[in-house]
Amino acid sequence: MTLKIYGIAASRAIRALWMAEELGLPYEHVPIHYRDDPDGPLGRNNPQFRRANPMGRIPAIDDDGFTLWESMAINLYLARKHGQGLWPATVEGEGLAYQWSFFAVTEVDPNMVEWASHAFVLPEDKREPARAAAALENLARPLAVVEAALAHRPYLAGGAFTVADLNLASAMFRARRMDHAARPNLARWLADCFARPAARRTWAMRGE
Ligand SMILES: N[C@@H](CCC(=O)N[C@@H](CS)C(=O)NCC(=O)O)C(=O)O
Repeated sequence: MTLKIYGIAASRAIRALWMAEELGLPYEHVPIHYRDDPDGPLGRNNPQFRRANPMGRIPAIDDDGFTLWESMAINLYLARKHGQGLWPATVEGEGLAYQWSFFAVTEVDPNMVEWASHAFVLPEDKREPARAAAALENLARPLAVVEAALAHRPYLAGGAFTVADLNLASAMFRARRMDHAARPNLARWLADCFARPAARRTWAMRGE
């Protein structure tokens, strides 16, 4: 049985899809929607999907009967299982992969979503510029930390692109629309991550 990845590409499921593309894994994409009719065949009440994620959120995977949810955990698992350079070569590198993955979901993700929603995602009449500004201010510290971390190495866990980069970059894809004049290392790293053929293939799934 192939790996099943649940979740439309225009959601956090893009993170797991990118990982599968990087690893060259055969997979079945089940485009469960998080908003459309929950009781439709691809709605979040789909019984197979609910077995994979009792939380009913996307992404989730079913890897030959083993189910897993939470995007960062899914990617750490897939990188650890299939390796191919995306799993760090040292225990210290593994520690960095955990660090940047937790940082992505705690320090970056909520503010990035808030900023993007109120800067350009929501219809204009629903945007609140003050909320976009506050989120941007909250992002200043974490983004400065990423900038400093990349000052003397090309990628977060050292010389090569790993799951640490994929997980953080996938939570920062909207940061490509920010002004990074004061963050040249971050800008270079973000551009490198998204120039990867697997990233291009994956983002093409959502028309970006
Ligand atoms: N921490 C979770 C968040 C997952 C999440 O919130 N997914 C959204 C779509 S991007 C969702 O399923 N929302 C529907 C809901 O909250 O019921 C992860 O990183 O996997």
